[in-house]
Amino acid sequence: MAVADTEALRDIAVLVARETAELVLDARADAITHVVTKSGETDIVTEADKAAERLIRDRLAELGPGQPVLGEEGGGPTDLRGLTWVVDPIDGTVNYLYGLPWYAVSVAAQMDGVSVAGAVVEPVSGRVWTATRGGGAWLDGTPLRVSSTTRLELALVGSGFAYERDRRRRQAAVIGEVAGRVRDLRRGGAASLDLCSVAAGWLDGYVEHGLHRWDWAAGALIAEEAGAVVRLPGDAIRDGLGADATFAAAPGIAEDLRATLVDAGIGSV
Ligand code: LIP
Repeated sequence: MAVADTEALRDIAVLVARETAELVLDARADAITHVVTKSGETDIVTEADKAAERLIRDRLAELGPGQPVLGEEGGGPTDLRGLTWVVDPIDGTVNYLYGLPWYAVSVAAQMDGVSVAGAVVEPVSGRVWTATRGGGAWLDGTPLRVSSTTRLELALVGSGFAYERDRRRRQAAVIGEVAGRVRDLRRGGAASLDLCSVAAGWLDGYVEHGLHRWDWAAGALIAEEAGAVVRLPGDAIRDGLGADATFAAAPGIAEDLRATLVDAGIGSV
């Protein structure tokens, strides 16, 4: 896809994500008074999630008529041939519910299931994370580069856990094992921002299982364009990380982190 096309898609993603971020921030006081559960009591959705995705879909229909949208609340196509918008109206919904500021609006454009442009916008801080395939990754106009860490024992590693309790226990056990072999762990609660953190060198590595496409679609491109080694659900299995793993790491520690995770049993969580 031509650079000009990916930049045009990025600009749409930024415009829509920014407008949605304003709605999300303004809506919070009312939105959290009526929370609905999805897969379980801890897997929640608010009225703001639904309103935000409606706004995203309405604006994309205006800016890109006829282009399909796959979103967390409204679903979408399973056939990802051609151009598809992949959106998470509020990534980090539990953080949003609790008033923790670490949540984002994520909008990505994919061609044949591969991200080519994306934007992650933080409603509270206003930070805008962007990338185009082959065009680099940016935070508020500043180019992003992963950390230069080369020693796993000095690496700060992010992760996240499933809503389902038994799986969460297994995931925590593996990450707990890894904790003794790295600097420390962080669990931010928003995959898109965990991936952006790797891009910015705020984390040296990140791994999580069970994410949906909309969780990683923009953030993984941002991490990759910032120089991270990235493995996505489907291709992570070849590296022993597990079929539905999302992994991103600075090149200096990526292989050591992968091997350490596999050795700790990450492939079976
Ligand atoms: C969240 C992810 C996070 C994961 C949470 C949840 P949501 O997405 O961003 O990394 O650990 O369980 O899936 O549901 O807030 O859009």
